[in-house]
Amino acid sequence: MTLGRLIDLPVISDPRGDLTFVEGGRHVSFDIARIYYLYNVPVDAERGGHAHRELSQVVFALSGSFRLTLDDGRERREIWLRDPRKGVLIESLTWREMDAFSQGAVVMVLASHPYDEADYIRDHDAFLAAASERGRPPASPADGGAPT
Ligand code: T46
Repeated sequence: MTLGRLIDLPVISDPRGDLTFVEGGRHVSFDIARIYYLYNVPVDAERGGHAHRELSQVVFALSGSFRLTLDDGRERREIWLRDPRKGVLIESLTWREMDAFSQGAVVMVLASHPYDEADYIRDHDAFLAAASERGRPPASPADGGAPT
């Protein structure tokens, strides 16, 4: 898994301006179940600060810019988003933080599932435990674990 894989969207440009589109299952790997956007964000706001158990998302800066910091429990990566044609895939069990918003920044998020508060992990230690649990190979019968 690549932490924060970049997604390049097509652009169709003509004298009237640029048009970019995104199709679920084609440009993003999942069917899009929800779209939400952040706007009127104060430049000193800090958003995120959580991970998701199952949800995958792709995040775009439709306007302006912001910093996205990702952490999968092993690696940490900072990505600046400022191009509406470039999104970042945030897979499940990835801690995310967003800050350094420019004035008037608009963030669009494509999500694989409807909103579900039970899917959030808002405690960093609980996130590290869940990420380490997922990374662990399944117990084999020789180790006394359940047969697979
Ligand atoms: C994420 C980052 C990038 C809803 O009722 N429905 C929704 O679809 C969403 C996204 C949020 N909410 C409620 C839950 C909270 O009461 O809106 C409130 C603010 O949400 P939150 O504090 O989670 O917002 P952010 O910007 O910190 O995080 C959001 C997403 O929740 C999260 O999944 O990855 O944007």
